[in-house]
Amino acid sequence: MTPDQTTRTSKFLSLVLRHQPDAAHVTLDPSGWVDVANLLEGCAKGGCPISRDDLNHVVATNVKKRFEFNADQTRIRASQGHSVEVDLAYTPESPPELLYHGTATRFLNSIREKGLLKMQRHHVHLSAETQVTQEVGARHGRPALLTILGGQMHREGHVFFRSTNGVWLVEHVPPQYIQFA
Ligand code: HQG
Repeated sequence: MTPDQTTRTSKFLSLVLRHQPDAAHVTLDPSGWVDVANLLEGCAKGGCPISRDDLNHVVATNVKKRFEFNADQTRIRASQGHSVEVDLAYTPESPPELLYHGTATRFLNSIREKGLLKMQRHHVHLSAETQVTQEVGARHGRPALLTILGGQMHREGHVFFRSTNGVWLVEHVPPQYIQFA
């Protein structure tokens, strides 16, 4: 696959497995899984044919590890980032003391007032590293990096989950836990 084909396939899979399963004529089970054979058949019908080898390639090489197979590789799901209703069945975990969130400067006033909201997704997405967060923010405008007091939030009762691909997930980050420096 060329890098362009890989990106195109990854974007289509994100659309189907996170937002719009209809686009490939499939439905997700309650935990977000779909049968691989059905998915490939549906992708072809939906105008984006994907071979099993190409699917394996995309899952294995995706930089953010967006997709995962089950143990026997007969089913696939997105590890996070859904807008459709799914229960990924992650168990609560204790986060690192500091977490990071990349956003755009134009959102800062609203974030100071309301904290971080989950918007269209099921959770606010946080990272344990600063590297990716810069890019994440740049998708929305001039990037701004926020530091989140994850440890303190956790001690004060906020529940955190970590997705299979290492994204930290939480319902809401109230403004008092955000460092804007
Ligand atoms: C902002 C990528 C105004 C928030 C990344 C963000 C991530 C507010 C935007 C994943 C706000 C939502 C998620 C408030 C939050 N007022 N704006 N009170 N609270 N926002 O795309 O975190 O490529 O839904 O800062 O790696 O940017 O999808 O969330 O700028 O993990 O795999 O509202 O997406 O992964 O944007 O990105 P998004 P995000 P994937």
